[in-house]
Amino acid sequence: DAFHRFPLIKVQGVPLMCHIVHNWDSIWAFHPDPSDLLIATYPKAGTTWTQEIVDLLLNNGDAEVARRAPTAIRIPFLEIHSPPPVPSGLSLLKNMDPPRVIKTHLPFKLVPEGFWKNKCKAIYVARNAKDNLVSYYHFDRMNLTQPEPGPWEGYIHKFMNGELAWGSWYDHVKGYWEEREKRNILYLFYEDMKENPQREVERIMRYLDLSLADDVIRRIVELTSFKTMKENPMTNYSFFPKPVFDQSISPFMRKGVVGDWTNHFSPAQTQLFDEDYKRKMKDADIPFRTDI
Ligand code: PPS
Repeated sequence: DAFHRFPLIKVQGVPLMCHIVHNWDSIWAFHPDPSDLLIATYPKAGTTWTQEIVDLLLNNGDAEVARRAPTAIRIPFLEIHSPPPVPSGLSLLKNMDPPRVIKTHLPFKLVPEGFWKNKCKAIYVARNAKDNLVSYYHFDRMNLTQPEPGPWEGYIHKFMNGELAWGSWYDHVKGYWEEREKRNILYLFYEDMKENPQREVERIMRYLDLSLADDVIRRIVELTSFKTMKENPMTNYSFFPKPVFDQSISPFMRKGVVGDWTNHFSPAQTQLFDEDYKRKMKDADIPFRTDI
């Protein structure tokens, strides 16, 4: 059986699924075109939402065009290399003409250098740590290719220790934050997108040097609402059935809210997590929101 929960192997200290590591040389050698756009995130920070917004912006809000294929086909996942039916990122990209939109979860230091040499545009989306952790926990339960999450209490420690696939959330959000000005990276927050999706869609539009009519923007906001994307078979990952995702365990489009961590963390876990967070994030001034 080609499918199992792939073990992690470290690349420069970052744990990645073994199929990525076995293919690492070709990933690192990937040459983007200067017109390619990168969407980078820590897993579960709002990748799919941002992918859909970008695809609709680039297609003038045309829902039919956006429905031409599932998200993961339209916007290849650079480093993924697990067996079919999961499409390998590099093989999809080989058959697409630039300008392409490319998804990655790689931390900044592992992104192929060609993106920065070619001055590619890049959008980074960050999500507050505790909600990001909760979302990743439920995803690891249902994604049968990722390592077993184990019990909740232990999962918190794995997250804090940077032991989950794609490594430390803390290093990830800081790595892109430190480079955002030099590399012209648009750094977004999931919480801002929830608070005012129209404002954030317009922010992305300007970054892409596009200018779309107000009614088109409003349509894109509607087409990328949690409810619409949950029902849309092209965005809800229903085309990744078992043995990849078991959405009867937890749906890919799970809750889509800010603050679900309060339903998971005990007071003691919150205190432990927050104290550790302060230590790890004291050198960073990233404006994570907790007030919406
Ligand atoms: S992945 O696997 O890394 O690409 O996952 P990713 O898309 O980054 O994250 C999935 C979480 O994002 C939520 N989501 C949304 N929230 C609000 N609005 C929209 N349109 C939307 N689309 C996806 C999704 O529900 C996951 O979060 P949780 O908290 O688990 O619900």
